[in-house]
Amino acid sequence: MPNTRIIAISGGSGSGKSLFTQTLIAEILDEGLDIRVLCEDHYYRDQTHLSMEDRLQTNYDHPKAFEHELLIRHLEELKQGQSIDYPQYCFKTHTRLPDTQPITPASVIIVEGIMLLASPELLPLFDIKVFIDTPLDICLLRRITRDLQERGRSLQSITEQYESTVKPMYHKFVAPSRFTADVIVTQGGKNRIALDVLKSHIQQVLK
Ligand code: UZR
Ligand code: MG
Repeated sequence: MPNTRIIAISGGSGSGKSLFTQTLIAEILDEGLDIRVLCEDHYYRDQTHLSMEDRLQTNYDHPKAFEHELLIRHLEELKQGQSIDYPQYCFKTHTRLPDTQPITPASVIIVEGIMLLASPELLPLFDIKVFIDTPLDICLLRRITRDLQERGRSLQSITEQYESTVKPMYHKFVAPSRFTADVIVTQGGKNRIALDVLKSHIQQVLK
């Protein structure tokens, strides 16, 4: 679609990216406006060919864990007015599911994920880059609750992953990527002012 705007929302795991994005999207859709969202999580590489033991060794907090080539292709196709087959990923088996979901183009597309601003090949695609800047201890608390409830993890596996990859990779990739952002948002998904600023920008583009 000509003049498609792509907005990237990034930040650490548990920073409130998904809540921020979902709140924004729900309010925009409520007004009858058309918008799409893609999660970088859906683009985790498929690992069907690996044993479960090997899948547990993967560093999921590294930019290379994502099939960014496919995400770039999909964003370019949406910009050209073509529909895409949005991949589905299972956090319990660490594999991509056989089914995809069709997504049609729209004038505004939001992409949300941890490594979006840490991946130089993606940056030129984004019209607005947002970084959700949440202290790491708050991220960890949210992540414990979510991974226990939604991602089928034990407290021990969450702790091990946090120490071995989540924390070091946050400092290596995610935190420095905030310097590429146009907008930095504190207080995660509950920052009403930041939501309103982005919402009014999107409304202007869509109306
Ligand atoms: P969000 N992740 C997994 O735990 N398993 C997978 O198969 C794929 C990803 C985790 C990943 C990262 N890290 O921190 C988090 N680890 O998902 C990113 N360890 O997802 O941004 O939604 O929190
Ligand atoms: Mg999320």
